[in-house]
Amino acid sequence: VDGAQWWKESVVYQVYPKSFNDTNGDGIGDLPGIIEKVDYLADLGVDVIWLNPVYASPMADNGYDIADYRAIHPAFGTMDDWERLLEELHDRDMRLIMDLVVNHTSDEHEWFIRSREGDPEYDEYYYWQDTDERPNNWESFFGGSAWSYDETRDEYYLHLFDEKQPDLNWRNEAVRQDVFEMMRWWLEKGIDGFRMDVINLISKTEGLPDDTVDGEMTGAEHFVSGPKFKAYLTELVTETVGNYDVMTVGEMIGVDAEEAQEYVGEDGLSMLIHFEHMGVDTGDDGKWDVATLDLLGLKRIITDWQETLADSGWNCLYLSNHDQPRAVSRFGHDEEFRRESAKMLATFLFTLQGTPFIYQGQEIGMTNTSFAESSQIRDVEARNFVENALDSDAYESYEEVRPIVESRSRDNTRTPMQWSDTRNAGFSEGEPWIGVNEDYETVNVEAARDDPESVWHYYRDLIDLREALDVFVYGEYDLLLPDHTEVFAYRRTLADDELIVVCNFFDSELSIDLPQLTGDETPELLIGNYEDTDAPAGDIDLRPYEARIYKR
Ligand code: ISL
Ligand code: CA
Repeated sequence: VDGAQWWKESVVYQVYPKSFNDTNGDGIGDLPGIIEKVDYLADLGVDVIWLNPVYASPMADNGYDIADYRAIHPAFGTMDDWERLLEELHDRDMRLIMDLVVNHTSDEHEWFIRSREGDPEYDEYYYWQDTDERPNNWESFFGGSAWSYDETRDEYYLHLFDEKQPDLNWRNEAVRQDVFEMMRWWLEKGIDGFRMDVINLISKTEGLPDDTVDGEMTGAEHFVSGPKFKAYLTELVTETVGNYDVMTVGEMIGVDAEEAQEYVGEDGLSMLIHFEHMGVDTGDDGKWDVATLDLLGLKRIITDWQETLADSGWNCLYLSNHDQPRAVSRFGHDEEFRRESAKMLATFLFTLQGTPFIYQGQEIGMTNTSFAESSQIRDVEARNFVENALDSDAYESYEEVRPIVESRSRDNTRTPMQWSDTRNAGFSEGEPWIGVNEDYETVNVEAARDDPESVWHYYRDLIDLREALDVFVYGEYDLLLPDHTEVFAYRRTLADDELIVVCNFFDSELSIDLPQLTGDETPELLIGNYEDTDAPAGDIDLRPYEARIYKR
């Protein structure tokens, strides 16, 4: 196929190390724990592992606050463990991509320590302002002002995330060179790529002016895809990843498909993580404003990305990650139809054009968790939200905020991986750093592997199909039934091969009329998420969350 690339044909599996597998009983997942599960990942059939940050860090934001880019956090293990993980993966023809967090460092990084102490060499490594009050009105993604006052330097510094995550000053050539050198250091170790954290926030408008635009996060116009972002990205690619055969995934906030074309494709990144479809179940006030799923909105967004990147560029496909709720709880039904809806979502994920990303536990249909007490919340973003909500007049007690936290907190996907029905779901012999989801006795890897009808086996089957048939990877996408409010249907075509995919996103029974499924040749049913799926006829009846893939 024209434009073929290994990373287009790959399936990515995201490992959140802190919650994957703990081997020394300290309650924190570790690198030896991942090594122990490499065969598990190989059995599942995934090709690439994306590892969330494992670097030295005070863990104010679970490792997205890096204190040393070239060291492994002791709780995760040693550099030797990391080398061994890479080797074990490569031995099985699997690859490893690392998280690259260079919009900011930890305030405990040497660069920041020196910068705050006034070391001239590091003076301009961050955004410092010598003012009496916060220099502008920009807000932090985690709530509150994006500026904090530092007593040592007696100045304000910018942090778009937590106050322990000061933003690096990319205008400073020395910062860029240091970052590129660090990237080359990892590339030379033989990694297979990077996932680049909030990469389109690295350029800020000169002079750091106040934001005057209404109806968006305050400051966004001055730091989301800022004036020099494209130039920095091009420089980064030329100086580092452009010289290696690697996969590059840029996480980009506020980017639509049209803008994405500027950043992906030849001379750019392989693909990018966008957020547009993460807004199909929220109201105007953003992530904590919980709304019901707007399927027509989802169709519009997905179709736009599929069509816009069809000829140049490539899609990253995901329904969940460590910042989002569990997919089955969010877009499916995590009680009566947990199994069916988890499989339906898998069908959807694997039949769009792009590289599918599975977040750990998704392959067994893990669900959102409960937070009966606010003390069970671990995530800094959710904690700030609860604190601000209770300070405002809108909510009187935690009990009132609780449903929102349970539906949206990032902790939902950070609960321990459920391996078995034994203590702590087989994750740890000690006390896990975050509570185990109550459903682990039924939802766990061991049970799923023993049951041929499980979500796990369905993922396996989809991975096999995608590997066997090029049309899954490279086929062109066409939306069918565009106005249907409950069923998402489309066609994929490559040369003489054609796939027809139908997914019922709701718990209703309904019938659809798809001319593509009638005609002279009867299409073959490749896979469906109900055991007793009938051969197709002109009208097809769909049960709750039913999904089918036909091939012609
Ligand atoms: O999680 C979010 C939505 O609730 C976002 O605001 C999130 O912070 C954003 O998607 C950026 O995410 C990345 O950078 C953050 C880190 O906390 C996230 O875990 C990471 O994926 C700062 O490094
Ligand atoms: Ca451990």
